[in-house]
Amino acid sequence: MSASAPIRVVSTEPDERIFVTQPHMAPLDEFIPYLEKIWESKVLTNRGPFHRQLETALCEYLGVDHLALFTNGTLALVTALQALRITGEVITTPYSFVATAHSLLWNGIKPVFVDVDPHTLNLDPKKIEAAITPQTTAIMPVHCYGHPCDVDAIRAIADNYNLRVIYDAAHAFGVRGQEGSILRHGDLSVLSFHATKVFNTFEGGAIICPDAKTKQHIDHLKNFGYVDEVTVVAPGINSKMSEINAAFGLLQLRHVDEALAQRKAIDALYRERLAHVRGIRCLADAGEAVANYAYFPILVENEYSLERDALFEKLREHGIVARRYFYPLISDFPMYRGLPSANRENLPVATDAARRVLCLPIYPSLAHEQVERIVDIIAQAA
Ligand code: T4K
Repeated sequence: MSASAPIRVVSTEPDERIFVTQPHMAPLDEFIPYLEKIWESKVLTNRGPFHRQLETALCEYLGVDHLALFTNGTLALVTALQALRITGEVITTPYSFVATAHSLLWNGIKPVFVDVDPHTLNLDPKKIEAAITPQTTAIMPVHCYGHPCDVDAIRAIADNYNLRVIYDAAHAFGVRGQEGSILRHGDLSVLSFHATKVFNTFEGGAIICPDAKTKQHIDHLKNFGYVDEVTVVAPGINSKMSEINAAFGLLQLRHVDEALAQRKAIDALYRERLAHVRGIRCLADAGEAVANYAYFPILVENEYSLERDALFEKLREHGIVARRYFYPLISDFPMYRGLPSANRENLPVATDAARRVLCLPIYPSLAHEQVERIVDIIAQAA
């Protein structure tokens, strides 16, 4: 193809369906000046100026002291475990996205699944102690749907047994508890900035670090273990965020409050309208002072006329693509189901929730009329 040949863009038919989410994107024209800067400087990656600026801006926005950017949340989880030299067994939840447990397997660690709390669907602190063995070194809870875990109870157990705590906070961007950012809890917290998250950089993630020394160590680990040209301190990986993603993140941050406000209004509308539908339970918040409305999970109870999967299909027939996050449970996937802790009898609450849950569409540009339409379909099927 000659240099002047027109670019052929793959044709994409407009898709009228409503998906569980749609990325929030700042206006394209606002992104051009950032791209021009990158084109001028030719700094594409390796802790460039946008990378450094985004780290600072996110610390300020989130109310944390130190943060290391990553290519994605999964590599951030893998690296967080390495940074703390976690080995042996780690207690975690089966009710999450597979990346949570996969990060353990990537480090040769055995996941030990513990059941979740019926109200929050987060790891149930009351069930953690019984799962601790001499091999246990850490706990990896998830702030599922952005609803905070019982961080005080988890800290008390961890202190008692000398365990580390790494929060998978992939869903918890911007969430605050009564004492400030939920991301300040645990030894480390990991965020995801994937396209489907409340704050996205296309792909991306971060580790929230308690001090500058830990951040420096993590910065080495995400850059092959390099300290300088001739010094490599660890078998690190390459999981650095590129300048283009970091620049986009800076722009996204300027619009994130507006996006969160739109999510909040949609969440309120769903709750108001679904309150009248028998057999549909909206998952309550977990007492957060500031929520992020990342997901809108409902639980299809026995009183509802259809089972969850029938409702899921009915919505699809109407072009509403809800998702069953988190079904199947992680513990039901082939690489985990042989573990003793994966036995469904050990996980009754998670097993029941995975059978009932449906995450309804929620994203800033979802029109209130669309929410009404979704609720009408659910109410008419009841
Ligand atoms: N820990 C937890 C607790 C997580 O939930 C996740 C990721 C991670 C760790 C790992 O973080 P990352 O390594 O991903 O940073 C999605 C996401 O891929 C995944 O990031 C997310 N959790 C998980 C809960 O959901 P899928 O397979 O459901 O995504 P997909 O492609 O079906 O997208 C859902 C809908 O979003 C689509 O139907 C349409 C819309 N969409 C999606 C993409 C990617 C768009 O409109 N544009 C897009 O570019 O996993």
